[in-house]
Amino acid sequence: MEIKVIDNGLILKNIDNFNAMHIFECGQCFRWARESDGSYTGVAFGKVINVKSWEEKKEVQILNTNIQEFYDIWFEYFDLGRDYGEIKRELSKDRVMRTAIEYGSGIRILKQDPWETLLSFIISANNRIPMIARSIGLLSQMYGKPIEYNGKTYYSFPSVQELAQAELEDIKECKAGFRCKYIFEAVKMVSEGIIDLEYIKTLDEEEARKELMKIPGVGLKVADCIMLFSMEKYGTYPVDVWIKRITEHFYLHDDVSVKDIRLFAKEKFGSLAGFAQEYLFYYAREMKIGSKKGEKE
Ligand code: 8HG
Repeated sequence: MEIKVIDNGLILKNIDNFNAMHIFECGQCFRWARESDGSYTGVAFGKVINVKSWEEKKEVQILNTNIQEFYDIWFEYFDLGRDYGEIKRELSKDRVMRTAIEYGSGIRILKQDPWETLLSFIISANNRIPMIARSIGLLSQMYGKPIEYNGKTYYSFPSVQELAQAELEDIKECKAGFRCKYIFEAVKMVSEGIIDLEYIKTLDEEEARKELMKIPGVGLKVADCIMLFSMEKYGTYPVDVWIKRITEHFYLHDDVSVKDIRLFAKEKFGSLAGFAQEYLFYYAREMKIGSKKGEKE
């Protein structure tokens, strides 16, 4: 990778397997908006950046940042130290995966903030992606800090302290319905130190899952998403309706239990299950595979 400093940003050259659309629209994150020029503007770690990629040219442009911040935040956030070519080669030995990977060739699993990911995926339970994004946006607007960029105001995701001041009635204004009481409880557990996310991150997959599931609103699926998207537990295979349908459709040819799907994924993909899951999730949603009413959630 080479880095060229430009006015108000950077251009990364010789970057393999990076496609902004695949990364931001594969379902792992909710705070990135597509601009008319195909770039994406979003908020993470209290910063606003704009990202544009040219997958064939192997270039990525990041605006509103500098070298220091790139190495402090974005290098890790975009998981740039990992060889996705190797992961893709390994998974592509499977015919179905080969197709899914061709479709989402530039997916990378972001290393997101565990606190933001916890609340985001509590909100995601039985919810549709636009509604999830709306609730997270409202929470941020109500409790986060404003950040100006390009004539627009963005809001950082609220810290534990910022949210700890909110009453349940206030949280309900983020329009997350029955999940608001789970958000309220989760904030309480984390702010009182009953749950320590940084500690949970150091545990192995099984232990971490057990701890996370002590939080109201965190079931198996939500715990797996938190571990995969913010705790580097890449052996997890979060099973939501899309993953259930696509795994059944391509591999199991039957309506099987979530438990059996999880066992299948462990056996088939091992420590790469999380990556496999994300290529499949993107592919299934975009191709509407297994969708009952032709819906895209
Ligand atoms: O990346 C995701 N993987 C899985 N397995 N499920 C996800 C992801 N992202 C995401 O929003 N979901 C869930 O799918 C949340 C919600 O239940 C549904 C939205 O399509």
